[in-house]
Amino acid sequence: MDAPLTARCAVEFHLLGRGSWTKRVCALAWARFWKSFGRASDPSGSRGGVRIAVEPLCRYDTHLINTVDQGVELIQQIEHENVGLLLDTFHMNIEEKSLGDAVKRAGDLLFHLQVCENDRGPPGSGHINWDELALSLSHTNYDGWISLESFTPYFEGFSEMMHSFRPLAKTQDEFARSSLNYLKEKFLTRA
Ligand SMILES: [Mn+2]
Repeated sequence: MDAPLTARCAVEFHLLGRGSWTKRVCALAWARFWKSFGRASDPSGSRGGVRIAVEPLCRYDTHLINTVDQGVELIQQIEHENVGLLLDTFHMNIEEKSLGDAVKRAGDLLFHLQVCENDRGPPGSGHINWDELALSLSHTNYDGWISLESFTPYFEGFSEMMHSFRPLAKTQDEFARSSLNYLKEKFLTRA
C-alpha cells in the first residue's frame, strides 16, 4: 500500500529575514526553525517516516541557509536519515560557483530537485548549464523527482510576493510543454 500523501511530500521551510540581518533576528529565526522542525519531524517513524527536505534559498529570500554547504552542515547536525536537502537551480545559480559541484557535495542528502532557468523561465531558454547538472546527477545516482518551479504573473498578490512581474513564455501551457520536452531530453536520454 502506498505511503500517505503527507509522507511522500517534500516540506519547505521559508524563513524570511531580508533586510534585518542582526544577531537577535538570527537567533529568533533559528529558534523558529527548530520549533517548526520539531513539529514536522518524525523521529519515531510513527507517522510513516515523513521525510523533510530543507531548501537553501538565495540571499534575497533569507540569511540563514543560502548554500548547499550550509545545508549539508545543518543536516549533519540533525543526523536523521529522513532529513535531507531540496535544491533549486534558481537559488543555486545565485549562490553556488558551480551547480554540478553543488549537487555532488549534496550527494545522498539530495531528496528533491526543483528546476527552472536563471530567470525562473522554462529550462533551456537561459544560461543554466543543464549538461553539467545532468552529468552530476547521474554521477551521484540521483533517482528522485525533478520538478519545475516557476510562478505566474497573473495572480495579483501572489505575483508580487514571488517577484513574478512579467510572463516568461507566451502562455503558461507553452511554458509547461517546452519545459517538459527539454527536461526529458536532458535527463531521460542520459544513460
Ligand atoms: Mn524552490
